[in-house]
Amino acid sequence: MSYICANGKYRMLHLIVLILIIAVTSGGCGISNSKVQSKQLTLWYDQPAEKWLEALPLGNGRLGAMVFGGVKNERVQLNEDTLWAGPPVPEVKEGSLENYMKAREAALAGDNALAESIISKKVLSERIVPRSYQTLGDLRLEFNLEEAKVSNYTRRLDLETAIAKTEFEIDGVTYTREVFSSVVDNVIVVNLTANKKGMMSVTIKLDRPDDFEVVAAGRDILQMSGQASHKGKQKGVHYNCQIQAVSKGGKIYADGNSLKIEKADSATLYISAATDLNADNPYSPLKTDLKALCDAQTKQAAAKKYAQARKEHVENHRQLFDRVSLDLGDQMLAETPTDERLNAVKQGKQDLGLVALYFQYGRYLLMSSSRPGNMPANLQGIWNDKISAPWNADYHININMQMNYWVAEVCNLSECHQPFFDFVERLVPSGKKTAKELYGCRGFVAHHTTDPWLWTVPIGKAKYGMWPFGGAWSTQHFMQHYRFTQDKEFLKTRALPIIKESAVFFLDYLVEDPKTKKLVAGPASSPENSFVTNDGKSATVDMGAAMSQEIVWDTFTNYLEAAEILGIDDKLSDEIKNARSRLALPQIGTDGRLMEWSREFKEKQPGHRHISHLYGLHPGRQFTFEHTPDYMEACRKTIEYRLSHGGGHTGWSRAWIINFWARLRDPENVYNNIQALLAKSTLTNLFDTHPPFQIDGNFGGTAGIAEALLQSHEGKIDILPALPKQWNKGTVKGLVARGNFTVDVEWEQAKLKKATIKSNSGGPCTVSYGGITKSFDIAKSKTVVLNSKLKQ
Ligand code: FUC
Repeated sequence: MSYICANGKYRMLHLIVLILIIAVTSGGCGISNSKVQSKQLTLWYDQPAEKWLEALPLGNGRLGAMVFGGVKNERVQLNEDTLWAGPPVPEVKEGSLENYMKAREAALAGDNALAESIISKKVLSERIVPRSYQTLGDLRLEFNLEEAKVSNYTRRLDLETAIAKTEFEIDGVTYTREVFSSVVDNVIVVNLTANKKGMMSVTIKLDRPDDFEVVAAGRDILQMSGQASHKGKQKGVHYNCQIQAVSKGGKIYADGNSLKIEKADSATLYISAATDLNADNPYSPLKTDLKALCDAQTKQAAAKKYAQARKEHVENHRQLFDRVSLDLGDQMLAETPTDERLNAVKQGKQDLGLVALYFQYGRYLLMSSSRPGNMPANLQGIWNDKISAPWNADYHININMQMNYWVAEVCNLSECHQPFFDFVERLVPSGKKTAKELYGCRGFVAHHTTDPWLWTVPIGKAKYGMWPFGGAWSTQHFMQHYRFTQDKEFLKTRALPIIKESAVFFLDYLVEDPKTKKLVAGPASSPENSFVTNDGKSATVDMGAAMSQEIVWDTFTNYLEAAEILGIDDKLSDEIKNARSRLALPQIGTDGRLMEWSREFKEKQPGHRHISHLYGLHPGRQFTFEHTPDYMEACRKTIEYRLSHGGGHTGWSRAWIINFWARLRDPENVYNNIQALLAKSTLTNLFDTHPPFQIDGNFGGTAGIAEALLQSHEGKIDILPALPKQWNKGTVKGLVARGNFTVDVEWEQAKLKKATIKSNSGGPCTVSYGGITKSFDIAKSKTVVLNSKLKQ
C-alpha cells in the first residue's frame, strides 16, 4: 500500500503499547487493561487486505461477505449459500451391480488388484466437473480519497459483535466503515461514515466474474441477476442480488450501472440476495419472484435506522456467541495485530491468547455459515470468491463435512447443526436408489462426496470414489445430537429412522469372509490411501478395511442404543445384534500399529493425510482406555508413524490429529499439534489452509481444543482429560457434555480448581478427573460445584 509510512508509524506505536502492557501485567503499576480485554476477541490488522485470503469473513448462515478494508477502493466479496452451478450429475453405471459382485469375488479371493481394475472400469461413474459453489459477486466502493495521507488505520473483526470495522484518518477526518450480515433482517449491511459533515462521497458498483447483468433500478437501487454456469454449461440456479443505498445528507443518484453518493454525512447499503434452488427437490426450481423477494428484504431492512439494525444484529449474535468463553490465562498480545501474532507463532513463539481466539473464531465461523433453515457449511463454509472453487467447495462426506460439525454440540451451538441434518435427510431418496441399483441392497448409501443436487453414486477413482460409508458416517451426527440434547422427539422422528436406513443397508451389504467366517464390508477403499499388494501391485480396495468395519460397528451400535432408549426390541434389533457380533474387527499389525486394511499391506503413502482407520478412536468411540487398551496403544503408534512420515500436512488432517491426541489423553501432543496447526496451516485471517483454504481445519481445530478440556463419549464427563501444562491457568465456561450438561471449569497450575456442572435435563451424572470418578443425581436446571477431589 502507498501509505506504508503512516502504517510504519502506527506499528511503532503499538510496539510501544505492547511493551507498556507487558510492564503493566508483570509489574502491576495499576493501569487497567480493559483496552486489552476489549481486543481479546478481535482479529485486527493495520493494513487493508491485499488478497481475498486476508479479508475478513462475515455471515448470517446464508449471506456471506469478505471485507477487504480498502481505503480508496473497498471490495466486499459476496456469497449466497445456494448459488451453485448445476446438472448433469453422475448416475449409476449400467451393469455396475453385476460387476461390483465380480470385484467382490476377486477381493474375497485375495486379488485386490483385479477387484480394483473391475471397479475402475465397470463400476465407478464418470466424475462430472466443474459444478461448483460460486461467488455471488463483488460490491465495489470507490472513494475519492488519497491513500498517501492515511493515518491511524485499523481494520478488525470483532467476534463478539460479528461486525467488521475499518477506520482511518485523512486530513483530520475519521472515516469509519462497518459491515455485518444480519440474521434478523436477512441482509448484509454496510455503513459508511465520516466524522465531518458532507465528507462521504462514494461510487457503488456491483459485478461478478461471469454470468451477470447489472442495472440501476431507480436512483438508489442496483440489481444484479443471472444464472450460474460454467461458461454456459452445467447451468444451475438463477440468482438475484439487490443493493439499496440510503444516505444522510448529500445526494444520491444512478450513473449508468452504478450509484453515486456525493457529499453525504453517512450512507448505509442494504444487500439482499436469493436463488431459485429448491433445496428439497433441486430438479424442480422454486417459482419465487427473486427480484420482488430481494426488493422486499432490502426495503424492510432500510426502513430501520442503522443503529437499530446494528443493535438487533448484535443482540441476535450474542445470544449464541456468548454461551461459551475461554480464557487460557494469556492475553498480553491482544494489542498486537493478528498477522504479527501468527507470524510470531510461526517463529516458534507461544501465544495462548491466539489459541483462545482461534477457538472462538471456530465457533464464530460455524454460526456465520450454518444457521437453521439454510444449507450446511461446505468445504469453504459459505465463503468463496471463485466461479470454480477447489473441489467445487462441495460437500465431501469422507471427513470434511462431518469435521465442520464436530464443534456444534460441545461448543454450545447445537442449533447450527440443523442444516447438516436437513441436508443428510435430503440425500436419503437418492441414496436408496443407489443402494438398490448399484448394490442390490435395502437402505440408503452415499459415497465420498455430493452437492445440493443430492447425487449419491461412486465416481472417479477407486481410492476416493469406491467408499459407500459417507451416508452412514453422517448418521452418527444424528445420534450425537440426541446424546448432547437428550431430545427424544428428535431421536424418534429423525435419528432412529435415518440410522436405520444405514444399518439396513449394511445388513444387506456385509458378506461372510470365507476364511474367517466373519462379516466384512467391501470391496471399498480406506479414504484415500493406496497399498502395495503381496505381488507388488498397487491397489486401494479391500474387504474389511478397518474404517469400513468401524463405521458399520458404530452404525449398528447407534441403532441399538437408539432403539433401546425408545423401547424398540424387534426382529431388526436382533438381526443387527447378531450381525454386530459377527463383524470382523480391526487388527493390530506385527509392528504394533492398527492395520488400515485386512492384511498387513505396505501403504503407498505412510504419512497419508487421512488416518481413516482411527475412526474408532475419534469421532467414534469404539476404542477407549477402559475397554480396549490394546487398540489405544495401536492408535498411538499409528499416529506417531504417520507424523514421522510427514503426516498432518493438510490443515484438516492436523486438526483431526489434535482430536486423536486428546482422546489418547496426551496433552503434550495436543499442545504441539495446535502449535503446528497455527504455524503451518493457518492464514493471516485465521482461515485454515489445506492448502488451499478449506474451512474444516478451523472447525476440527476448535473441536480439538474443546476435546482437550472436556470429553463425554464414554458415558461420563471427563474434565480436563488432556490439558497441556502450558495452559497453566484458565477458565472455560459453557461447554456441553453428552447427557445435556453445561460445564464450566477453572484450573490453576494445570490442575482442576473448580468444576460447575449444570444439568439441563435432570438425571444421573458421572464425573471423572485425575483418576477419581463420582456419580451425582442432578435435578433439572440444578448445578453441582466440585473441587479438585470432585467433592461438592
Ligand atoms: C478429501 C481430502 C482432500 C481434500 C478433499 C476436499 O477427499 O482427501 O485432502 O480435503 O477432501
